[in-house]
Amino acid sequence: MFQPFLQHLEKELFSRFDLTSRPIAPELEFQISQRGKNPAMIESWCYECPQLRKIRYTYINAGETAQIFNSVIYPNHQYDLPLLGIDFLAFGKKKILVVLDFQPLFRDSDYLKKYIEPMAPIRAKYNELAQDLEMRFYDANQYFSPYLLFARTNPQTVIEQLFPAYQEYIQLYWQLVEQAEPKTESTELERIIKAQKDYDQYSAERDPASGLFNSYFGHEWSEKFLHKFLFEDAVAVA
Ligand code: BLA
Repeated sequence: MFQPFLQHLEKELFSRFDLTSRPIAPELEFQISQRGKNPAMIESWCYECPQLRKIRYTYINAGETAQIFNSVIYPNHQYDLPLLGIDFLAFGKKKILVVLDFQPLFRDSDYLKKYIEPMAPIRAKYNELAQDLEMRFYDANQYFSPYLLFARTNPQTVIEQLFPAYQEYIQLYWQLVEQAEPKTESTELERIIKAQKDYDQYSAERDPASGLFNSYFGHEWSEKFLHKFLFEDAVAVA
């Protein structure tokens, strides 16, 4: 269901940036579970380049049962840019949830004007993908923008609307990366480092996927995946 989205991201990344692999522990990079009705495979990729310090994406393929594409792009600490967040989930054809956003690190009006307001014209074209759904795990006012795509949808809309929307959002994100001016002052860098770290902490503590990871791959693997790959800057608490 979401393979073309992964391929598009990969093609874009490789054509625009000088990527270096960030190694992933082999047992986290690829795993297969025979626990469910259908075998579930999870595969992850991770890169860096001078502008982007961590580019990670994960695909879960459990056939008809689940198809999930999840990605976060963390800019280099010199850039206060939002993170690019992607979470597309399909549990069969009937339950499809898609979330796509530039996840703001700060919420002051200058920041929002610079990095979030540019999303508005794209967002306006895709009303069907911006539903006012309630968030059960996260706080919509933290690390989410007013122009996020967030929808329960169907396979046809994924192809006809989500794919073009996704291409436009990504295009705009590259534009913001290209235009970004690196901060040099250590207080500014520290502020960005802390904000990215807080994002990992917040996300690790709330990750709605841990139940799913546990059920497919067991508790130990899930904890390791969460803390050593997805949100490695979060501090583990017992
Ligand atoms: C929801 N994301 C979910 C859910 C799951 C995942 C299982 C719950 C779906 C449901 O309601 O049944 C899955 N999250 C994952 C997976 C990973 C993960 C597989 O981190 C890692 C591989 N989530 C993100 C990112 C965004 C995001 C980057 O990881 C930002 C675009 C958003 N996911 C997001 C939101 C919801 C969600 C907003 C709804 C949560 C809520 O209701 O509070």
